[in-house]
Amino acid sequence: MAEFTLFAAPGACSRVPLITLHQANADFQVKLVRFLKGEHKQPAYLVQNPKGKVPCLLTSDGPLTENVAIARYLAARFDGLLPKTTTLIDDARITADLAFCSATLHPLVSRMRVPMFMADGKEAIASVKEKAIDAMHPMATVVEASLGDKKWWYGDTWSIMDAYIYWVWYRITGGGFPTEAYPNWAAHSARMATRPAVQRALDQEHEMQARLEAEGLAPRMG
Ligand SMILES: N[C@@H](CCC(=O)N[C@@H](CS)C(=O)NCC(=O)O)C(=O)O
Repeated sequence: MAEFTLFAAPGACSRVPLITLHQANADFQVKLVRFLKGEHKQPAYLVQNPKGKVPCLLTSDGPLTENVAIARYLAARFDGLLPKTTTLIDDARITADLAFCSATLHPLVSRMRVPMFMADGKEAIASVKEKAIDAMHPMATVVEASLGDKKWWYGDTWSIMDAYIYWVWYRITGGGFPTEAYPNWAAHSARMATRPAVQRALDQEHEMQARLEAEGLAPRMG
């Protein structure tokens, strides 16, 4: 029995802990959640995560949800996933960075990629998407400026923040977000793609995607 079980779906934000678990060389297994079958809203899954979303990480202490919490938990359990801090303010700033991804960027990603869940009718749906793209530009400028010419979010040392912004970039570029103004973020994403942990995570997602396709349950990844 693996130490951890990650409930995940290909292309979803569960990619963040998936990359993290590979990076940590953790002992874990992945359980595919079939969105198109509504598995995430069924009692067997809601017992683990009543919010009916991925990711959910099963630990020896029970299930843990929310990317920010999973990131902080894994970083406390394994070395090399987030910077070590010695002051309260530095620690809080790491939470702020992770929360920026989950509470500011991710909701805009959702409005860009699945606006049909936020509005009814063609025009309203198009408007939700358009406004999300407009709102994403200043936030992407924050990411771009923060990366600057650094290799990773925190400088020379990789962290979970890099996995998080990598997933956001994948989702927004897959949704047609204009990328010309964000060369640092684009270069960061290209660097991420060369990392073995990222490649292992993507291979695993492609396997999950192939299973969904074989079952006729595959939304397009991207
Ligand atoms: N705040 C949560 C958001 C999780 C979330 O929205 N997950 C999406 C996938 S990216 C999901 O499961 N969507 C399915 C649904 O809401 O029905 C986190 O950061 O973990």
